[in-house]
Amino acid sequence: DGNEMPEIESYIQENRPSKLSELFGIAKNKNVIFISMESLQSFVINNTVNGEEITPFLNDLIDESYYFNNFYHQTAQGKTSDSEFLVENSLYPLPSGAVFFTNGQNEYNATPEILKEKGYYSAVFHANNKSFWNRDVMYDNIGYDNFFDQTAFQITEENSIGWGLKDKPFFEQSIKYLQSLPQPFYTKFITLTNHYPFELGEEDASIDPYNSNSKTLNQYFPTVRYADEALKLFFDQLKQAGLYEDSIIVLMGDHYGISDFHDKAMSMYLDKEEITPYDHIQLQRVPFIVHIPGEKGKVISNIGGQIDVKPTLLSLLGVDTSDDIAFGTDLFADDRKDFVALRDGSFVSDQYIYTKEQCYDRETGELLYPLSNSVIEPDVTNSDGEENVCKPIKSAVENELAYSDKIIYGDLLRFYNQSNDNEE
Ligand code: GP9
Ligand code: MN
Repeated sequence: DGNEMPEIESYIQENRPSKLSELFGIAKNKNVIFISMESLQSFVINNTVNGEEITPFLNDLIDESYYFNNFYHQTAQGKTSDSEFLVENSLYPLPSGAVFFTNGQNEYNATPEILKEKGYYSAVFHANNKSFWNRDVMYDNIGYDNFFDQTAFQITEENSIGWGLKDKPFFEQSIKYLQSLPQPFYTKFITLTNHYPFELGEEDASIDPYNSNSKTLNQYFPTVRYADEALKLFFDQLKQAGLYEDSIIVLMGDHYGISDFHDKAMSMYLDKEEITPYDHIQLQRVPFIVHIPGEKGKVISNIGGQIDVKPTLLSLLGVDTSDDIAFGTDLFADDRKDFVALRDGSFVSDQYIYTKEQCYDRETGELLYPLSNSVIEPDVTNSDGEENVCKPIKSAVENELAYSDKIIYGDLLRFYNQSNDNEE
């Protein structure tokens, strides 16, 4: 019956930034080109392998964009679809299963629906079967006007590898569709080539693989480079098509590509003795880049996550979201909520990182309570009798995740959207 909505609503209102960000409305009525970068993690940015730059295009792009270098993915088993769910709704995906499947027909108030009211046309571009992750159902439900799926593309043996159409022909073939869309448009492009097991033909490999005991990590670098080159081509084509100046371009890594199964090779690459639980959390960072024409941008080191994309984007577009049920906050706002909740209950706060029952200093990685095995549960205090500093944040994180789950399991936005419509 939606009895829980008032409580959740007050929680969300209490945690909203008190002021709009300075960039509110800076991209009003501009087109949006959102690019979901398959398996792209932040550790490759401004980094090298065998002495070669891995992402030369992105490294340059960052110099003329807003780049968030402490931005975390918050996905679980739903992988890419979880990242999409976070981005479109600013709700958390589920602790297990894929919300795109289990709750694809719920009532939502997603970005495409909100922007439709502002006159936007919306479309997704992704060269896979439309029903993969139940996308056709979910996209239709959240208001996408068009889904350019596998059938919209010419796919041959020559232009495919691994999961399907390679990223370069994918972007190339998308341009004509993009040009034909009504403007302003809100579009999402989902890349595919940099997907496990990171296969690439010799003709497409510009850099050599890494050399370790992990074939997966070794091959990751050339496929990341390929994706970087595909982006460069896409940007050139957007310029030629006259779409670049009227569009904000947002790039985001969807989730990790290298699992902890490859920790040994990863520690060798990162030149560390081992990958600690702290390092593991830091490896969940994915690039988040916002390019706004005419804005110089800068590197922003504040913490953030995929949950924050919807409020950030809508703020840039000048859309009032004061009634929106969203757990994220505008990344450009000043007094933001000070934690990023990962789906397994681990979190990153301004000062601390909590995972696997351990509390670390975020900046230094120092384990703060090294003597106790379980510092959070049962209640353990340090030798001075002080409460574990991660504990209150842990409760706040659990509370927030539970609110989000309640909304999804109970399909609670049915009641909220209805009562809001009545008020108007
Ligand atoms: C499939 C693509 C990859 O269409 O989005 O999915 P993933 O395995 O990363 O969730
Ligand atoms: Mn993915």
